[in-house]
Amino acid sequence: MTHAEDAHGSSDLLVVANRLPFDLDADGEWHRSPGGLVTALEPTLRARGGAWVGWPGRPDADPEPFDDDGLAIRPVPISADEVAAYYEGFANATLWPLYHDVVATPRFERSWWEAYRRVNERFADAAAGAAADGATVWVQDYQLQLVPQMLRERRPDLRIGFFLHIPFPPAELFAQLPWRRPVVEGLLGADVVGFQTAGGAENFRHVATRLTDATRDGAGLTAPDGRAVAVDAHPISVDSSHLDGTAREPDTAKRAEALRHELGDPRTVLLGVDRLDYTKGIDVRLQAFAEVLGSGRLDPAGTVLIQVATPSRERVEHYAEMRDDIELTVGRINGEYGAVGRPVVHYVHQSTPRDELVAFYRAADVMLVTPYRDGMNLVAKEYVASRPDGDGALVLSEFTGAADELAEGAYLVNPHDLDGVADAIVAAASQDADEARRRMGRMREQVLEHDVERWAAGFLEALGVT
Ligand code: ADQ
Repeated sequence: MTHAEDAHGSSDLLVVANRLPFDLDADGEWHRSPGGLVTALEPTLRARGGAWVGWPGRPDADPEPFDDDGLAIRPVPISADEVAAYYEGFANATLWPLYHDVVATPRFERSWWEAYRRVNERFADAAAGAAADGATVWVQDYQLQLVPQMLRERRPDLRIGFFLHIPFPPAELFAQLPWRRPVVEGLLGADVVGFQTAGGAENFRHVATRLTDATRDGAGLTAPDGRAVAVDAHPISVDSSHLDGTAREPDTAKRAEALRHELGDPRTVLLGVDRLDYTKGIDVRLQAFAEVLGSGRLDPAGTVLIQVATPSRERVEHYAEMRDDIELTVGRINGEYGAVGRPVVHYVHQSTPRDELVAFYRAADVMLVTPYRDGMNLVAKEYVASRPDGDGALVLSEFTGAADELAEGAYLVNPHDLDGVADAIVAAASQDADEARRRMGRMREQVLEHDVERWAAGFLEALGVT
């Protein structure tokens, strides 16, 4: 092989993520799976003849690569045992709780770590094989923290970026990880390491200089091998103008009105939308809601809470247990404050189509976002983008990345402080129209200007892609 394109791949821009933007079904058919990341990156990738390297979502499947209208799809196979150890184990039962303030206790299993390393090697091999000479590779999230260094070893010619979608924890927590050093070394293989918040970026700089020979260099780091590593906050966002447009459509307004009517035309509609995850604080908002009804500060006859919870990680311990707890609490609140045919909590354990979700956002007077810890929380931003009339209220945990940007307009709460959450719910539900417009106006300015396209462009610019 003499030509560089023979030795290497042909893609100049690659995204490496745990999941592909397509899912493979049991019959071997591909289905598009449009997430926020896909929407944000697809146009740029297609325009540049880019590639997406990721798992097809089906254990043991090993499908052929294919090209989809200018986008090369490069599947990475993962066996059923590896899904259990790498994904459900190390990613979601070790790293996820550890990086979210140990809200649940992380499990440290050596065999999970081995699988994590092995699967990360496979992603690095696939990316190395698909990237053209001097290409740019953008690695996503906590499942793939070792890939930047593994890729650099294979392909020193590449520009490598890494973005962490979840929080990077303080040193005191990160230090619990038995494999803390190889994880930091893995990340230091990148030229640009991005975090959701300035706090996450600072935690990483601190940890990197403590655990390795990396040194500080202004806002960035000098890696032990002498390379410059840019370390910055790149807060992710949503497709704001698209959401705003959908929310403005007459059909959406009609659907929102119909929804309120189906709920019995209550005075106040509160809404929660989450993946069913123990970090999201669904329990605290239900308890706070029960208290404000119990104390009579909100009238159960005129108040309804809709909680939409997408099924998530049902095979990981903690998740099934938490689902039972939440469903029990919903039943208890309805038993106490509802009436026949008129529950006060409407709980939906289903994924909701996008347009319907926007109608929910439009129908809700108060949005409840109360995670114990969250990298960003896109739901908060989606709600703001879906309020074209400039009204509505957002109750927002101060432990979300979104709180850094929405502090001036949201009702900020500490989710560990039940009284505080209850007070904020009452304040948000009783705000007058001027206050609503003032607060929502500020948040909309922020979210409409800083959308997901700007996020992607900003990160790629830091990587040198213009
Ligand atoms: P998540 O933990 O999944 O993301 P979040 O940011 O809220 O959390 O994104 C969830 C997405 O799923 C939103 O777009 C939301 O609309 C959608 N969704 C939730 N429930 C749904 C339902 N019932 N039906 C349909 N859609 C639903 C991780 C990090 C976050 C970070 C994002 C992006 O944990 O902190 O903001 O990545 O970086």
